[in-house]
Amino acid sequence: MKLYYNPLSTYSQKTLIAFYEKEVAFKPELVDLSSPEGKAAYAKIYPIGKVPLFKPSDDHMIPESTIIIEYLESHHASGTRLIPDGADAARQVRFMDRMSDLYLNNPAVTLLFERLGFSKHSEEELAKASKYLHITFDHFNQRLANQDWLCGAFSMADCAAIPALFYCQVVAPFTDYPNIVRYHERARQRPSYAKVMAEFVPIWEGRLAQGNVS
Ligand SMILES: N[C@@H](CCC(=O)N[C@@H](CS)C(=O)NCC(=O)O)C(=O)O
Repeated sequence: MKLYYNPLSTYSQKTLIAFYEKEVAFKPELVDLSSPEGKAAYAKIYPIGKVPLFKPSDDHMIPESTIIIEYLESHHASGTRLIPDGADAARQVRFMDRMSDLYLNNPAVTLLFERLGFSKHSEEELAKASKYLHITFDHFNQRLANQDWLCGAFSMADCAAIPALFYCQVVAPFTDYPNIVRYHERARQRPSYAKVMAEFVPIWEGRLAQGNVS
């Protein structure tokens, strides 16, 4: 069972948290997204070129972080249950997963890539990214007032939200949202995310020092 991923990629981190929570073993396949050669080699495996990609066997490919987690949940009873039983509870988790990807992770990456000079965005695009982030922060802060995790128990929604918050600290600090500050601290104490951080933070800090973070 191979997982193609890049340690700095938020969507990769989302699935790594899920693998560790579910206690599912995998063979890590590091994808080099920083060089044309690395990208070209990976395009032969997955032409869309995005990570993560999961291959439970040689003839079975599962792309997309959410779909990988759905697969883990339906094929492995071990570890943390990431999508609850019950249609309403499961739909709530899926909604918060979508919200985290679309209105937290994606706008955070837009601002990060702009800051790092990887891509150029119009003022309108930057304003829209910032607007989505603050709407999401408001919503998260309210949800987290009376519960530790976005949907009560730890779930796929938290796998999706936590990695983006790391980069938000750089481009859209959430210090005015005390419940998110506490949530992020709680996440850092969680063994699954602590393991993810142990791999990517030294790489991130090294790249920052060299001025190369792709
Ligand atoms: N919707 C995808 C998004 C995956 C994605 O955007 N991955 C980024 C890294 S976080 C990537 O592979 N970027 C490389 C590229 O676009 O060439 C998912 O949930 O897996």
